[in-house]
Formats: sequence, C-alpha cells, structure tokens
Amino acid sequence: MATIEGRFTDTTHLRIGVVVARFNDLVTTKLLNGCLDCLSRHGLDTSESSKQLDVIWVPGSFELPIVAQKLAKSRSYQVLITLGAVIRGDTPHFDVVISEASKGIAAVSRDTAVPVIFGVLTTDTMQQALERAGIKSNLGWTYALQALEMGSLMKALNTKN
Ligand code: INI
Repeated sequence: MATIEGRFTDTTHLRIGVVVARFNDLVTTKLLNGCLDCLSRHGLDTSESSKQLDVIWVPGSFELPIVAQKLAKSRSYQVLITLGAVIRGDTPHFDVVISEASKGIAAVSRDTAVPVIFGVLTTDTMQQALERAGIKSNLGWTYALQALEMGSLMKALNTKN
C-alpha cells in the first residue's frame, strides 16, 4: 500500500498561474493579496521578476474558464488558481455567471489534468464576500494552500507512475 499526499513546502519546481476577475475587485484584490502572501510564505518567488508566478486579470468570473484553459493547454504551469467573487445582490444573472464559471473551471481541470483551484466566492452580499476575503479570514490564503498541495501531489503521482 502506498499513501501519497501533497506537501506545502515543495515549491521549487512549481510555476503557478493566478487568474483573477476584475468584477468586484474590492473583494478579488484582497483574495489575491491573501493568495500571494501564502505562496510567498511557503517559499514561492512572488517578486515582480518571478519566473514562478504569473497573475492574469480577466473582466469577470465568466471569463475565468477560457483563460484557465489557454494557460493549462500551454503546459507552462503545474497549477492554476482562479479567483472571483459572484455576489447575488449585484445582478439577476448571478446564477448564470456562477454556473458557467464553476462548470467551466471543472471542465478545464478534468480535460487537461492540470489542477485548477476553484477560488470563486459565491455570496448573497458584499459584506459576506468581504468577510471571506480578509475581514474575518482570507480564503485567498486557503486557495493558495490547496494549489501548493495539488502541485506537490501531482508531482508525487508523476514520479510514482
Ligand atoms: N462577474 C463576477 O465576477 N461576479 C459577479 O457577481 C458578476 N455579476 O453579478 O454580474 C459578474 N458578471 C460579469 C461576468 O462575469 C462577465 O464578465 C460579463 O458578463 C461579460 O462576459
């Protein structure tokens, strides 16, 4: 029997792409900051000149899948993180946006075998979104941890097989 799991400090081999939605950027900028803080504190180079990290901005969460797909197919990244905030109060097409974003991101991950972390907050109000983006905790930090774990896990699986 083998127990295989990812580690969080196994960062030297990693190149990570973070795709961020500008819509509700009051929230998504905070998620990005939490995400970068976590990556940096686990040893990833997050400087401006970093070869380990690219941050790509898209208009809204609806556009996250197409850009994630392009990046995944480039085979230049071991892990991708998508960050967005879909807030019910803002618009009647809330359901369409979150449904397309979630299905699209799942499909990219499955079709390319590149892990794509689903970092899209879905809340009823801006207050709830802000609470998850730094006022209480910052889920950007958690999404980064999950990216590190998946990057390390995929490497372990590649080595094993
Ligand atoms: N995009 C979001 O990221 N969050 C939202 O809450 C949102 N709402 O509610 O409309 C949203 N809409 C924009 C959408 O993602 C696209 O950018 C737009 O429809 C153009 O394709």
